[in-house]
Amino acid sequence: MLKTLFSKQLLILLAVTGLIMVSCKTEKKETKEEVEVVDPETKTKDSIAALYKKLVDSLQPISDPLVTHIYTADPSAHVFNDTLYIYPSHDWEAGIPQDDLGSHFDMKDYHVLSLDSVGGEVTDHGVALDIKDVPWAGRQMWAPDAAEKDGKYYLYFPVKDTLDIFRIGAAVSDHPAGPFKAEDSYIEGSFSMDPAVYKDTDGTYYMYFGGIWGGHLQRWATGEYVNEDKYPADDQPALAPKIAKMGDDMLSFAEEPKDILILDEEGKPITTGDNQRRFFEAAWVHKYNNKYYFSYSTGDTHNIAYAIGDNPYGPFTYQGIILEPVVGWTNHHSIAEFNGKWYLFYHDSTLSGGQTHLRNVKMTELTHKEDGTIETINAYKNQ
Ligand code: FUB
Repeated sequence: MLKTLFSKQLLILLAVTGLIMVSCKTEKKETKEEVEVVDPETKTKDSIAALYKKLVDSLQPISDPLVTHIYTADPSAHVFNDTLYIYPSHDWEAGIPQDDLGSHFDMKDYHVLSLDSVGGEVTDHGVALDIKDVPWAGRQMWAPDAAEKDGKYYLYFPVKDTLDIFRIGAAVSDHPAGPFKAEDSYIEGSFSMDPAVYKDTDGTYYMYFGGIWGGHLQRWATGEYVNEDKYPADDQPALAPKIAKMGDDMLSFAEEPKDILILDEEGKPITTGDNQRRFFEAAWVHKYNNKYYFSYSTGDTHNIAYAIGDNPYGPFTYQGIILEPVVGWTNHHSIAEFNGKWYLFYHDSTLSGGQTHLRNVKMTELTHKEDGTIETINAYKNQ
């Protein structure tokens, strides 16, 4: 529904753009002085931005931002020692123009948030890891995750190395909120971005990762990094997210990363051309009633979708949408159980009036229906 709304909004915006351009042209004819003081292009952009902000402000979100003193995104939630910890990206205004590779997401540190109860006070524990303390890092600290093993806490984070290639790093702490100490190099064999570490009920840990476009997964088709974007043809299976079992030290992979297969209702792999359902980024896994739920963002179609399987490696069969598109281009989530209820953690850009690179994390209850499917969530009441 929101997609429809945004299509309508886009039409309105285009219509408004047209009107403004006509009115700018009219102004040009008036006096020479006016042509000099009013830059039509700036005026057009300003008017569109104001209209967009008005449309964003008119939405009625189902949840408020968890914190408003900083911009946060990509929330990965875990319960450690009865406390809910959220590991988000830390958005800020780096002043970098927007492009399809996500250069405008130029984050440089992580903060950890925590809550003792839903609706209770949210604590920001300050800087948990700074890019300047990661010896191998170049730029862009993207969506992180965390795990606990034997009383140690591990922060996993994607960042471009000094060759400008996304890798996944690990950093260790004695406390869930850090500060974390980064390893000297990235996890050997890691590539691309958006790590999510799932601890299975038998105590085995797996990392899911990968993301196309700015996440570079399309540059690893040969198993080596190739500085060229190559996607399978539209009728071929889409690029697959990856899984690797974690080593006992939690700082290495215990195996070569493997492909995760997402199948349609006929058991056929979802194809590249099926961008309403194919994997884009933001992998997450949770287990419910002994089934594995693999959820992810469809990226350029802006949904959080999910698929169900019988083991951590899949294959997973596509089921539907968990979260419809939100304000801002990206959609990225996590799912966790806290005090007997399930929650969806997500972000949108309402706090910044719709700026894609300035997001805020939120949470809302998530419902598994009796048949095991998940109730679709719309993040806005009036849509
Ligand atoms: O926050 C930067 C990137 O945007 C994340 O890694 C993606 O999942 C998208 O949310």
